[in-house]
Amino acid sequence: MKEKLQTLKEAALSQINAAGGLEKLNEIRVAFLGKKGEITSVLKSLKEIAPQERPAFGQLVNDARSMIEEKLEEKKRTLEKKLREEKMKAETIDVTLPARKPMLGHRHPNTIALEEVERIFVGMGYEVVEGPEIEYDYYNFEALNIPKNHPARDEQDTFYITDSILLRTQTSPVQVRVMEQKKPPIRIIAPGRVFRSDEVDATHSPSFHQIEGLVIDKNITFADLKGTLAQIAKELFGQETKVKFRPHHFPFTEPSAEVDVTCFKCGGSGCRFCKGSGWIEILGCGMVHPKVLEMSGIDPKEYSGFAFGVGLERIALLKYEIDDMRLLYENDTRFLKQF
Ligand code: 2NM
Repeated sequence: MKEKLQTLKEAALSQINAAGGLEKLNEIRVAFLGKKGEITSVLKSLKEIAPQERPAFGQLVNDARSMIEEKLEEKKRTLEKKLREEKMKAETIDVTLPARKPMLGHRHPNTIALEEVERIFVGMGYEVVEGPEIEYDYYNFEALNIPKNHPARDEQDTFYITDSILLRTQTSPVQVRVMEQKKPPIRIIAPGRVFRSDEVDATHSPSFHQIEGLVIDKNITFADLKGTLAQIAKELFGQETKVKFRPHHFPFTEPSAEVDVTCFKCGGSGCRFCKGSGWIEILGCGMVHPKVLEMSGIDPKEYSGFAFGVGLERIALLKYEIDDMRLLYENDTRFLKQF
């Protein structure tokens, strides 16, 4: 019996020593100390021993048991430490790796173009003013000499909210509000979002942006308008740029004109960009109609003025040679970050 116990003890110790993992260690514990384990069964066979030797032998078995338990615990700690170290090693952070850069936002081509136009006008003494996108019919049409039956009022072109409230179709109502409130001299530009009931295509959108300008003072003439716009065109498209005024009609200006600039791609000789003409249409303008001045409380006998309107998207598309307006509204960062 004693020899058997000794053999079991040695077997247990050598198995514990050789164990490579916690699972194996548990198997060993069950095999020797479990309910049906080897040591337990030795204890069960105590009755085969002479009664006077039982206490001493029982003590031996218990000692063996404690010793195996102790060794199991010791080995468990060693294995756990080893596992921890391996895990730490696998998880080391390489602090010399470059950091992941956060995605940065980017100014939109519209914003870049707008800020450039604003910079040029502010440099010429203009003030930048804004106004509501939801307007009264009065400011959007009536005060601009657009009568009730004018085609521009067609519900197919204008988003009406009620009979008398609508989404502005131009930023001129902002200028009417300024004319009502301020005595000339007035020198302002009014940039902002406008709305027209158009289908989306490469050159149209139901919501786009306009920049309108207005100058009112004593003795303002068409020559002032021409000089101003010629200067703006040079600053925006290059010093060689020339302008051409073609007669046109707007209800709110008289006379009115459309303005072309020489193609900045070919310099005027004609290319694919200007469709062979050498000219690119850029804005509408004119001398503010006396009726418009009068309705806003400015005496047309004392004052005169010029006004103009230009599409912001049109400028952005031209400046950055973008061939489809829809690209400006999709906010695809791969597109936006090019400008
Ligand atoms: C344009 C063309 C011509 C314009 C007129 C006015 C106002 F309020 F003074 F009457 N603001 N903007 C105007 C004139 C706008 O856009 C193509």
